[in-house]
Amino acid sequence: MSSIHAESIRKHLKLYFIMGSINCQRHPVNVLSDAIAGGITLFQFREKGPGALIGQAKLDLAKQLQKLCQEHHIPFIVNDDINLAISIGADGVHVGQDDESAIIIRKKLGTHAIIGVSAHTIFEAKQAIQDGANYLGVGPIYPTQTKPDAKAVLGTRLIQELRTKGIDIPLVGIGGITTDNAADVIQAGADGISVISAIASAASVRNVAALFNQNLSI
Ligand code: 3NM
Repeated sequence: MSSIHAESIRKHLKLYFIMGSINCQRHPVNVLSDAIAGGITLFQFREKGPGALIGQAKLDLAKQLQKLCQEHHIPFIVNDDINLAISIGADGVHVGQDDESAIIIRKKLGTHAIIGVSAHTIFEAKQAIQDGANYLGVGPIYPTQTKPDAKAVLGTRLIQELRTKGIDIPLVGIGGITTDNAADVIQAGADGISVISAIASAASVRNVAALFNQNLSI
């Protein structure tokens, strides 16, 4: 990974919005459009959980959301579904610890793909870096209702520990992040924050995304 690539990813991680149709009270295209207007810097399509779209409907929504991202120069990342990412030419994928390793995914997606890996321990973080991940998602930082199988809440401890140990890979905190606690995650050493419900469920998606941006400019 070139350092230019890493610095570009670091900037894009600032306000990383993650969403699928089940996280939205309105059409996902409208929710994403408002989030973009509010200033999100990266988007992940995470079509997962009870009632999530599958097959052609999932593919169609992915293409609609990808088009919107392309129009606004926001990289489009796919959660878990490597085949979907390949078939639509996504900018990258985000995977968990139970998915294929970044080494295998890199072979499938190529050198320019952005590969993110969820890490919950120092060991997992080091392994993901060794496997060629471009960034880490570290969480859950705070309690979250959005991921029922989330691991134990970490607080900002692991982010601080990674940075103290000199690990400088681009990384985001995830899990229960709100406009009130986002700045603490950055202060701990993260390059950005990943958010689902605080943006997707907001009464004004645009205003909350803009407020995140304002609170992150520290
Ligand atoms: N991954 P919200 S926590 C998708 O800990 C996800 O790896 C997590 O949703 C992890 O912003 C989480 O609504 C859910 O809390 C984030």
